[in-house]
Amino acid sequence: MEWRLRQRLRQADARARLGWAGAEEAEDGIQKEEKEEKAAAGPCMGEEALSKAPEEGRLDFHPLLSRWALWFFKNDRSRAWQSNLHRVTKFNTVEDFWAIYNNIQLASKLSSGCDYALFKDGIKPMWEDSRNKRGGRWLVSLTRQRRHPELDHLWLETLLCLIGESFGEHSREVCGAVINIRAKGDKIAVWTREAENQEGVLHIGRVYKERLGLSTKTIIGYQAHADTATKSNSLVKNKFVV
Ligand code: MGP
Repeated sequence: MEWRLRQRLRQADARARLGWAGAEEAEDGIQKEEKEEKAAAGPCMGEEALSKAPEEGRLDFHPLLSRWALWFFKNDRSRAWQSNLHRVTKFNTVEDFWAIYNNIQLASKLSSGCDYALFKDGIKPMWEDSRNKRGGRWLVSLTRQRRHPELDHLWLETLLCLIGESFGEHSREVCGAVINIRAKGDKIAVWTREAENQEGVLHIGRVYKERLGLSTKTIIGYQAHADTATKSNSLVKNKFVV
């Protein structure tokens, strides 16, 4: 199991540190190291055994209620938006979350145009996914001055809200969260699955705002993906505010 975690961490680390342009070369090196480690691990560490490892032999690890996938987006204008989006790794324990978080770049260190996204396993961080397409997002827009150190703190708190399923029974409405690093101002958003679920959306928004420690004067808005995807300018109407 340790081998598998190290493998994932190396991939996440290489991808986040080098950016996706250099990640393929980095992965050649990673694959070579993996082969050597597998050989050293002996015949009982076959692929089948490894694929079962997270559920077996990790009784000391603390399971999360959901399995999560971390995604990375690096803007390459010569490619379609979806081609720039890559899944880095998946995890379903507290320990694996921290191991990954501590080994990837802080969001504030990413270059402009990059995103991280954390989504429930099986949901892609895009409007088109069947679990997102009727949904929307609670959007926290940050001014550039807040990039450091508030940005990393707010993103970590967002991640903890997700993996800790902090929204009670409405946590099942949560699909994931995205951080956009942008020169014009960074954004953090929690995506939920059903924009018409007023009770669930408002509950999530209230708890989220409180967890981020935003003052009552700060207003955050919820926007339906359908409106964001069809907007003609950067102003998208808020369906709800808290
Ligand atoms: P963005 O990355 O969410 O925000 O969307 P940014 O860069 O701050 O730009 P702005 O438009 O919000 O000011 C940038 C662009 O990426 C969108 O206009 C779409 O072209 C594309 N895009 C973003 N998302 C989240 C999606 C998506 O889910 N699906 C598709 N097909 N394109 C998307």
